[in-house]
Amino acid sequence: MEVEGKEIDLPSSARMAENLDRTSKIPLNIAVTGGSGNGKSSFVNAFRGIDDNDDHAAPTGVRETTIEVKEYPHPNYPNVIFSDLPGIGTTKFPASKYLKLVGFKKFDLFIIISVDRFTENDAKLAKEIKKMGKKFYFVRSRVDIDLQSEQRKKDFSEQKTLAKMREDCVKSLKEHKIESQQVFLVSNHHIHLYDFSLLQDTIERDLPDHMKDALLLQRCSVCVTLNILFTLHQTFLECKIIGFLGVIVVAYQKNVSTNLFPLF
Ligand SMILES: Nc1nc2c(ncn2[C@@H]2O[C@H](COP(=O)(O)OP(=O)(O)O)[C@@H](O)[C@H]2O)c(=O)[nH]1
Ligand SMILES: [Mg+2]
Repeated sequence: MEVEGKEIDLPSSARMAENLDRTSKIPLNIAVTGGSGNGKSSFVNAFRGIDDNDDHAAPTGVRETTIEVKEYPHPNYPNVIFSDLPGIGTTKFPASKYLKLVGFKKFDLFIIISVDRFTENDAKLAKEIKKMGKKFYFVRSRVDIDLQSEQRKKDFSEQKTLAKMREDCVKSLKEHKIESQQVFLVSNHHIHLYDFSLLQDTIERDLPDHMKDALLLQRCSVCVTLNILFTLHQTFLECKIIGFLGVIVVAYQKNVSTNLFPLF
């Protein structure tokens, strides 16, 4: 840091704060795309940890509600921006012009959402994104609904049903010449279940280093705070134990019998 033209060495905590301030300005633009009604807006809300009924939520519903690209920053990390894209293949957004119409260049990575199987449009989109040298992730939403309907069958097994869903998705991608692709099974209404956290971890792992640094530093500041709290807690406990032992020793030495230590 420079003060009056001189470079001075900052204490490490101040350096970290400076780093945090700098890295928190690195934007990360995530596009959420796929067919109309597939759960794109619900996914944006789920990833941001926002309820569908919240004032800041992306509107969701059974009818197509997204007719333009709309940006939703993460409430804790405003540099992480989710763009809720209109459904691919609608009259206003035909597949052939989709990427151009939504301004694909500004996005760092893409989430392609389907229900059931992936379509030709999804595959076309993935191929175009690959050509741009950018990352994409196939997500199959509404897993909870399908599991619920399968539950009525005798010999129902959640594991087997999930495996079948995955197999069907991979098969549909192969039919459109997309080989050995990982598919994440999610429920936007139950993000602690299925592959939601695996998807979050995978995205984080795949991020370019400069963006990963931003996320790591943000996590790091949480770790530092937790460490301080843990140390304070430990010290507090140690003081209590030492105090407690002290009282025992004194009581023993004085051969005092109290209600608290009836044994002495
Ligand atoms: N049960 C369940 N419903 C979902 C899920 N994802 C979306 N939905 C519902 O499906 C409907 C369409 O979702 P929406 O996010 O608006 O789709 P979009 O048109 O792709 O943005 C809404 O009624 C959502 O509540 C999910 O994972 N599980
Ligand atoms: Mg929508």
